Amino acid sequence: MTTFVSSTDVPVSNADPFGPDILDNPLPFQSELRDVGPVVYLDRYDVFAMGRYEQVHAALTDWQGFQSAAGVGLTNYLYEKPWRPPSLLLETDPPHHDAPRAVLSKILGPRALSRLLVSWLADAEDLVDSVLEAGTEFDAVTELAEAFPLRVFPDAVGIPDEGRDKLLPYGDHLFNTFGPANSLVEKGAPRIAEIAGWVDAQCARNMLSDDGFGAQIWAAADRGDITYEQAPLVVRSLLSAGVDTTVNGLAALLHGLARYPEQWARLRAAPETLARTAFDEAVRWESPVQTFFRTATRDMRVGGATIPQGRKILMFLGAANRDPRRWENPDDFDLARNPSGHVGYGMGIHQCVGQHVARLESEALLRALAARVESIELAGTAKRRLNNTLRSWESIPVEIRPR
Ligand code: OVM
Repeated sequence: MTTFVSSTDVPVSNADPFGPDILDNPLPFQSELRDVGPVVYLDRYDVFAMGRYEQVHAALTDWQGFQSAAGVGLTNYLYEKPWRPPSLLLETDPPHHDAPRAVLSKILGPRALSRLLVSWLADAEDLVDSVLEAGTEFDAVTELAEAFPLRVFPDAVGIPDEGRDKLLPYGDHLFNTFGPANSLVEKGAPRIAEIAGWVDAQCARNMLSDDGFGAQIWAAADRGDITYEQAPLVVRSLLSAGVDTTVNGLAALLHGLARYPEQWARLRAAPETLARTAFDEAVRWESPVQTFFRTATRDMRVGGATIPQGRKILMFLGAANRDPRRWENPDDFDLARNPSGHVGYGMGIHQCVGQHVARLESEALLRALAARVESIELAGTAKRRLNNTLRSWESIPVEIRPR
């Protein structure tokens, strides 16, 4: 990273954080980004960036100063047209954000979800049993990290079976569109009209089962908690944010456990208590959502630098989650640490509303695995899938020894 101090007192970098090299291994760049200063200017994209925990955390909790309503991708909705109608959760701020957020928080809250644990545990046991029956070597991404969320989450939302294979490609493209219009976005472009059309169609009331999250969102419109116009877009948020994120969180977790056998042993010894922390440590360690942008609502002073009004700032959640100023041995995947305070789910009013769903999925899968699997080890080279926003795995070959 070549840097110099410009007239605005902000170090400049011409690195491309969305280029294949940094996407493939973002850690060296993120380390430099943190060390260069609390705010860095990325001249390729004409945006600012933050990589240190302190400033990322502070900016995320200051929605008045760092808005989401101009979009959380590179596209600035103040000047450019969004590729799809903006999310009522992700791409809004108070007061518009409040009602959809309150409705979803309740539907996805820990109390509401408790009814799902028993059936999700049974699903996880069934899935793990059939994977193990088929053999002791398999791809942990397709067979577990993708298979389990796809088995339980679309049913919990209440969408029909037909077309569910579009959920992962939709998420992959959506998360690419938060970055620049590079080859990753081009790759998804040919199919996106068809795929997004299908996703939008699933959000209609008559497509949804009568007891799922989707139906509960429409019931909130009946009560007047949100409008009927808002309901389908809130359902769309579940289908947008609820699959790829969890899949990559689980993939990170399984990769961590396979790569560090002592952590698997630790989990095996106390699955009831560690299954929940394990997922959060994986989210801290890998940060499945690596980055989101915010937009300065006025000239913002950060660490001696000024970010002018209306400008985009790239928040490196992944860099903050490995900032040695905040974490001891940040690069270690360590189930003994307390990962709380990580910004992998964001922080503040936009913090992941689905995190209890993701944790529950992880808890069910880990408990089923811990009860059936003695050891899990890497059995080949794990392959990354590059994405402008997600830290993603294409495949993680593993070999397990059953109990
Ligand atoms: C949404 C949405 C989409 C992608 C990610 C996300 C991580 C939310 O449509 O609301 O949060």
